[in-house]
Amino acid sequence: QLQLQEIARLSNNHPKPAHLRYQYGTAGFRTLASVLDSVLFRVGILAGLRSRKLDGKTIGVMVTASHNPEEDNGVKLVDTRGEMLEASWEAHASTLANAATTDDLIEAIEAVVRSARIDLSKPARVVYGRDTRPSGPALVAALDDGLTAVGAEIRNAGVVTTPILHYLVRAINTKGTKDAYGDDSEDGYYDKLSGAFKRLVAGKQTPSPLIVDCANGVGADAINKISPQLGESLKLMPHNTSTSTPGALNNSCGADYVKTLQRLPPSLANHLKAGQRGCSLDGDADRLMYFYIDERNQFRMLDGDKIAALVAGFIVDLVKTANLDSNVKVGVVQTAYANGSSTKYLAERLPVRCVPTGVKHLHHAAERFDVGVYFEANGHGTVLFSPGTQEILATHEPTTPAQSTALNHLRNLTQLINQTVGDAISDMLLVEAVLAHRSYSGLEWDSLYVDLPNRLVKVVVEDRHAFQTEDAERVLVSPKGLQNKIDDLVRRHDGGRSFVRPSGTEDVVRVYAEAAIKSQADELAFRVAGLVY
Ligand code: NG1
Ligand code: ZN
Repeated sequence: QLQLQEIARLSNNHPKPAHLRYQYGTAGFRTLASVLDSVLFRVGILAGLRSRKLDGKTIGVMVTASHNPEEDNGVKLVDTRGEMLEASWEAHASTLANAATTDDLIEAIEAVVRSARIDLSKPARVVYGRDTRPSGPALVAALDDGLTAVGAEIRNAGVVTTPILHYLVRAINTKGTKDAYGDDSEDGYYDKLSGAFKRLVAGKQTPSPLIVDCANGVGADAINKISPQLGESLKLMPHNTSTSTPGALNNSCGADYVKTLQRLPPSLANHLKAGQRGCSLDGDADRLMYFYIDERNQFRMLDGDKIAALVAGFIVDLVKTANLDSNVKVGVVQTAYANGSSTKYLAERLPVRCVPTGVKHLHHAAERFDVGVYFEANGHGTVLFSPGTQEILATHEPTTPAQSTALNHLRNLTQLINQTVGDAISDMLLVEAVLAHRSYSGLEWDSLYVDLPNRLVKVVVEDRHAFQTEDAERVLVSPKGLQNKIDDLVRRHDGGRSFVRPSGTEDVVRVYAEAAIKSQADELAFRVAGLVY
């Protein structure tokens, strides 16, 4: 049973700021760290309830604000298989977070227990982790209070990347079953990934060292821990590893900086030589951007779309070589932000689906394929192998040595790839493995297709909710008439494409445009922005 008095007593230590409204969005709760104390306490309570609802299976809580500035923080729940919180519970999260007083909170908790039909006699188990933000310890203390109040059994995973927390949840809940995901420890994660990587690249030529921009975040710890395990198979050269320097996190570095500004982090300027590859993680190491310096000393970016093209192409070839192409269908999932050239390249080779922005949409669409490759252009993505496909890979009997080799590569890929969520460390090893197999440098990978010049701008509007879309956000249905005007502008720009949608994470409307040449893409973006404003 719930100890309502205990909940009330602790809740009084974590009052909700009177005038704020919180919303559990695509990235969980995310805002200034200074106003998150009550939210963390209440998320602790909800995590306990969610675990009870699911028979005492372990639920995860990750405290991070990813690529956002250091003064922000956030929190999201991880469901029992390591995936994002089931959508129907997002509303419960918002309800608890917005209860004005302790009495209202108690009422809201009782309402959730009733409506979700939670059996309170079940145990509650929660594992949590946080990134390196200075606000983390205090917020975790508030979370701990919530978990204690709800009577949960607590496991503190410490400072970890977001994907490691997802890994731990899945590993804990599958322990001792036939679906065991790996040892339920941080070391278990590093062992699993590095082992699979070394098997995949065995016998391949050792690549040149890889520069890794760690965004001065938790990814630095992960890179330092996995490096020795990779040994000679891959040499990593970490940069931007100052996790305790105030203000350094995501500042002029990291995956979001690279993608948004299409520029090399200044701190890497003297380190990346012509021809050399580098990559940037974001603040919680779930996004990855690659880049290299070409022979004319130009910075070239290899984003999530390029990763999808590289990886999907490789998997399709392996499936064919293993003679499994009639039972294993590979597909790709993108959003409207995918570069038009990438969509064209991929669609000529395999099925491609476009879904609305937000990882949950991509993830769910990818689950529909036997092998579903999904990446957002910003570098968040992974590959999912359906249970049926994993069974086929495990039991298929190859009839030639070539089939056997391809099959083993596919099996190792299922181990290397973090299938719970996009994972910069896992994706980085995946890219490196494919580059080694293809004998590609950055230049050859980049040449798979040529990006269309593009421009993303944000527009502050009075009411972003006035902007409503359909067809995976590619068409505006409201305000009325606006889409026709956009279409007119698009027609007047060679190779033009543009769409407008309200952001799910910021109070802005985003305008995306691409065209055959850079000046046209810029012009189109600003003209469409002019219509929106
Ligand atoms: P919004 O703010 O809804 O555009 C942004 C990213 C998404 C996704 C979410 C969650 C762009 C254009 N949008 O969403 O891809 O990563 O944040 O973090 O990159
Ligand atoms: Zn992130």
